[in-house]
Amino acid sequence: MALFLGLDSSTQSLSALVVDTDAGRVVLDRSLNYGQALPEFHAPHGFLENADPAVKHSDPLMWVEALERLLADIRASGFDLGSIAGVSGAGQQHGSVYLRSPLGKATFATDRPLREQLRPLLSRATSPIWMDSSTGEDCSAIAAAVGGDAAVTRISGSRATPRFTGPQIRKFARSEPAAYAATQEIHLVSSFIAGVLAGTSAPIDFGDGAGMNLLELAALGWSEPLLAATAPGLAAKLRAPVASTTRVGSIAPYFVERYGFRAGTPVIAFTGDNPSSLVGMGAALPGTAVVSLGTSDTVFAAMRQPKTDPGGFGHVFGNPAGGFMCLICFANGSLAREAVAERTKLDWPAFERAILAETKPGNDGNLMLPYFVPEITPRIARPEVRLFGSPEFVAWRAPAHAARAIVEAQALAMRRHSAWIGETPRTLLATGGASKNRGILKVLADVFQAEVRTLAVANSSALGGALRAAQAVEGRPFAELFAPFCAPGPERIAPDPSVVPVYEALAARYAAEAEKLSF
Ligand code: ADP
Ligand code: XUL
Repeated sequence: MALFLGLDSSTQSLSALVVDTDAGRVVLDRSLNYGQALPEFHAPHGFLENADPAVKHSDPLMWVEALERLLADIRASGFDLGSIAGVSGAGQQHGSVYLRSPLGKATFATDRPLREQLRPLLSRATSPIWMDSSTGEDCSAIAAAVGGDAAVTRISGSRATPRFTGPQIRKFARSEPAAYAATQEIHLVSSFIAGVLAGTSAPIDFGDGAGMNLLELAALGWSEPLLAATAPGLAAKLRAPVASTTRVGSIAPYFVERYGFRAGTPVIAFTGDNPSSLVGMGAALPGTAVVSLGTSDTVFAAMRQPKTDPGGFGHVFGNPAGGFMCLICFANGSLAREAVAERTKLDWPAFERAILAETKPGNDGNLMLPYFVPEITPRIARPEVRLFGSPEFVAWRAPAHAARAIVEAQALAMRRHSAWIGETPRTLLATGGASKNRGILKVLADVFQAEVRTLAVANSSALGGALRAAQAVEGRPFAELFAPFCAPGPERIAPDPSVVPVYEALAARYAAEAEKLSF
């Protein structure tokens, strides 16, 4: 029996998944929702309230406490963590953690919770996360310093992007210079959690590192001009980035003592949640596009050649299986669907029925611009929801049409902003919390004119972590691991070709209206 643990420290929850690679089975799949399980952190959706809608921070100690609670739950359920042969995982991308002394220098007493022992190490009490859009000024300054947006894109694979770590570091350095100067180590969520587990200063991997506007893709090292444009002395605060297959250390004695891990259990570099999902969906080889419907909605695929988005929205990240991947991210994903569901008093089954049985493609001309929070793609700074169509719909008195409207708008945005990838997918693999919803999957199939399929395991990012640990420790090729764990389920959601003209017309209307709001 060879068991590997994958963790996913995500926006709203932490997941743990264990695979048995000999049996080809998932033997444990458990999650802990921060809002529900850790109300004392005042983050019902994983981030802290802020008067400024552009500022989105989380308490990094909440992620650590979640790790302890989930491991305690797993142990209490009778699962023997001593049987785990390797650990890897993922974190929400771009978020950053600031430490006044390196994690590698800390030793943790086993009689006190980690959150208490880590608190004095933080040089910044909260972590900006991917939903933060407060660094416009820093993006402009970074771009200006290196020769414009095209130059930043050429080096790092993305234009200077507000949620990316470099602009976030720049904002911290200029607004809190003393705290920045006191910072010795900066981590991504992924390298922070890996470092806590291994009791070491875990390096950032190429997959997640590419989401910082700091990594030079061609050289796979930190870019001198971008470091210089970002903040003084930054190179000394970052460890050299590594391949995602790197063993960063062994599980720390704290976790051996408290949770029963076997001493010496390898910890493999963590990566971003999307790169990890690419592996967990079995899509690490080019040819398959993935739509991930989590807190954010993302569209991503492995890339034959690194290629950048001329529109300036898409990104190039490292593919943990080697090479690169492209990704487009939409901030108004699940939380926007939830806002509509709440406002129309539809629960998820009713929301699904509304789309599948009570409305039809094109939504009788009713269209919604669903920007409940500032949007990343297209860039919309001031959140705004606009409804166009019948008086009933515009007055929010047509619940079924509202459900279809938000999903059609989201699918049309995904299609429009992923066209630059250049390969029209014939199959879309769907994952994330909302991929359970057949209504959403059907709209995606019709809008993209592609067959939509899902995998048996919905937690693709945690699964990717477990498979990456297995690959690194056992040396099994990914292709061999994908066969038992990542085969799509039997269900095929087929597109209806007769709706093509309907969506061509709606796509044009959506683009024209979205254009008026974006900048
Ligand atoms: P993350 O990994 O970003 O924390 P998940 O992938 O776990 O997020 O997805 C969580 C989201 O899934 C919730 O915010 C919820 O809105 C959504 N969700 C769960 N079940 C359904 C459903 N049946 N239909 C639509 N959305 C759903
Ligand atoms: C990707 C992005 C989000 C986060 C949270 O660029 O910002 O998808 O990784 O899931």
